[in-house]
Amino acid sequence: MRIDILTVLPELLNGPFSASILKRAQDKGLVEIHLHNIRDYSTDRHNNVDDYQYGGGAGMVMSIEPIVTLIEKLKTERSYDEVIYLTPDGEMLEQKACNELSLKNNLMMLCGHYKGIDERIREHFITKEVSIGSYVLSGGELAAAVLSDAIIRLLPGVLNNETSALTDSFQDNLLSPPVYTRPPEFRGWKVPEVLLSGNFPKIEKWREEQALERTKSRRPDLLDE
Ligand code: 6GU
Repeated sequence: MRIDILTVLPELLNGPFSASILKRAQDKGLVEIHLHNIRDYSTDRHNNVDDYQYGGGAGMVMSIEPIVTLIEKLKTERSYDEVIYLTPDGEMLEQKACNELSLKNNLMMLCGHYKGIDERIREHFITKEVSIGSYVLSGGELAAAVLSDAIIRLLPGVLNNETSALTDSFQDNLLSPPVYTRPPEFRGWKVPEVLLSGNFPKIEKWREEQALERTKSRRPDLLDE
């Protein structure tokens, strides 16, 4: 898989991709991440990438020209399965969309800033709009990092058996059961007896019950789906 991220703040994205699982996935050649600075495509003499909005009002809008120049340049180099715009008014991100996107080859992600991007970019180039929750971030960069992480961990070979994505919360519309590790007792707080029993069918049953209980109390909406 290849992910191209279009941003005015590439430095904000270096961190999340240079450690742990996302770094290992790149080192193993399972994903290529390419960060592009939209400012490099500005033709303005001050290298501006935003402008006042027509009709007046507070807040700048990201200009159409540098973004379209960059998108079109990338599209001449390869075809993209999706051109995703990260925006608070996009479709709320859920596991199902991450699963689907993990099957693609080439993804483009455009990070919004200020009041957003010129609407004509959305009309003519964007194929999918994604929000990561009902709150406002300063820009789409952190959302692009979240979306990329959720996708990349699903690529075959990224996770090992111990961290398999198949047992993640949400993959079966259930939250994960509680987990424990050594010691069996800390300050008198004990690990549930069943987990120390060695009786694996019984442990499995306990985990299923706990997962269901947790989902009922915290995310009953998942059980309706
Ligand atoms: Cl994708 N972008 C911004 N700026 N804020 C958000 C978001 C995205 N998702 C939730 N809040």
